[in-house]
This record gives sequence, C-alpha cells and structure tokens, in this order.
Amino acid sequence: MRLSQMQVEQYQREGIVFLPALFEPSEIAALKAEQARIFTLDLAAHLRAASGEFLGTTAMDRVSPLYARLLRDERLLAIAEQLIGPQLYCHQYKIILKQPFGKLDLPWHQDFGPWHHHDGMPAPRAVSLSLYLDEVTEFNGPIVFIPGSHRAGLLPYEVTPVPGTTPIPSLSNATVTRLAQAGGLLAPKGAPGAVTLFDCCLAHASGPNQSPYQRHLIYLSYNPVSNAIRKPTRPSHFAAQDFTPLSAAPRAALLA
Ligand SMILES: O=C(O)CCC(=O)C(=O)O
Repeated sequence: MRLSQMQVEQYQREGIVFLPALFEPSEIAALKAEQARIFTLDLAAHLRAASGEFLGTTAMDRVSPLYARLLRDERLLAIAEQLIGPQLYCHQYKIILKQPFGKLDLPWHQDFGPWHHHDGMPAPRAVSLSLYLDEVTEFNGPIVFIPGSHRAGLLPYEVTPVPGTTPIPSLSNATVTRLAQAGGLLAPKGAPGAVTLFDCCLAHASGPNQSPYQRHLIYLSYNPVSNAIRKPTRPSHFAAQDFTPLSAAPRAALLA
C-alpha cells in the first residue's frame, strides 16, 4: 500500500489523511473479537478511570499474536515509512474506547506534547494511524483535528490531569482559537476498517460519547529509531523502550 503523490502532499500540508475501507470486514471482526479477549485479561496496561469506566488498553502486541501482526501489517507500516522514512518502531500502541454514554473527555493537545514531556522524544517526527473498529459518527465522540496545525511545531502547553491515564500537556483556548481560525476543524467520520493518519504535532481533542453507540479505535504511533525516546518516565506500555525496527508483513498474514 502506497499513498498517491496527492495524499502525500495533503499529509504535508494538512497533517492528516483519511483512508476509507483500508481493512476488510473479516479483519475488523477478528480484531474486535481479540480485543474483547484482551479486555478480560488482568493487565497493568489497561486504562481505567477511578469511576470504573474502561477507557482502553495499551501494548496489545505483548498479549496477542494478532495485534503483534497488525503492528507489522504492510498497509500501515508501508504508509508510515513512505511518510517518515524507514527504520520505524512503534512508540505507542493502544485502543481508546468511547463507551456508550461514556465520560472520557480528552483535552486539546498534540501527541508530541506528552511524548516529548513525559518520554523525552527528541523531535516531532512520529506519525499515528488510527484504525476504526466501529463506525465513527458525529455522535459517538469523534476526534476533532485542526488541519495544518502541525506546521506550528510544539506549542506552549499546560499539563492537565485526565482520569485513567497520564496527564496530558494541553493547549489553551486562545491557542486553539488561533489555530482553528487558520485551519478550521475536521472530524473524519467513517465505517469500521477506515484509517486516519495524522502528524504528531496536529492539534486534536475528543469529547464524551453522548450516544448509545460505542466508538473503539486502535492507534499505532510509529517513530524513527533515530528519534527514539531519551528520558522515559512512564511504564513501557505507554512509551515503548524496545527500539528494534519493524519489518513489514504481507496483508495476507494478518488473519493467518
Ligand atoms: O480516541 C480519542 O478520542 C483521542 C485519543 C487521543 O487523542 C490520545 O490518546 O492522545
């Protein structure tokens, strides 16, 4: 899988590209079934709010051969390599849940904020791919991005506590207003199997899920080995410390 020249230029200009139907329904069904099994395991890698709300999990490759294969799937890894170069490892691998009527409310931030602040990632060279396990609509807590905001680099932030996960270096309302006046807001909606790829400096947020429909997304965040983190302060399920470069596996291998 390779992006077209137009998609590469869109990524450079806007910091985000939406790819509908990258994965087959049978693959999404298998990933959802395996996700349900992972959630039954007793793991420190799970994310849970004090209220009991289950927010997600991390480092799924450690407990699931299927999720370990997904990390290497050529559709994802080849796109990441096309955008940020070869020799990539996965800095953060997670599933974020927006449960029906859930409260998870993620403030405006750039992913490079926590990766630099908590983990000592030197430069904003990473790319994230989010794979939709459920349909994402305007109702179930979609992520809202500000196209083009990545071009500002790392913006001033204030570290904000978020229930169930590590504090998030967040952007002020004034910064978000200025960025949105320039780039507008975009919430990519789509069916299970779609993928959004976005630059690690792209400003984004997501509100609570007010709907009766769940919204589960897998995130794979690839980073060049040459930009590996220098000062980790969090457990390795939040910030990987194995910097072995990943080699691509053919798409047919996912359900093998
Ligand atoms: O899944 C979401 O709604 C947003 C997740 C996010 O922004 C993050 O984990 O940094």
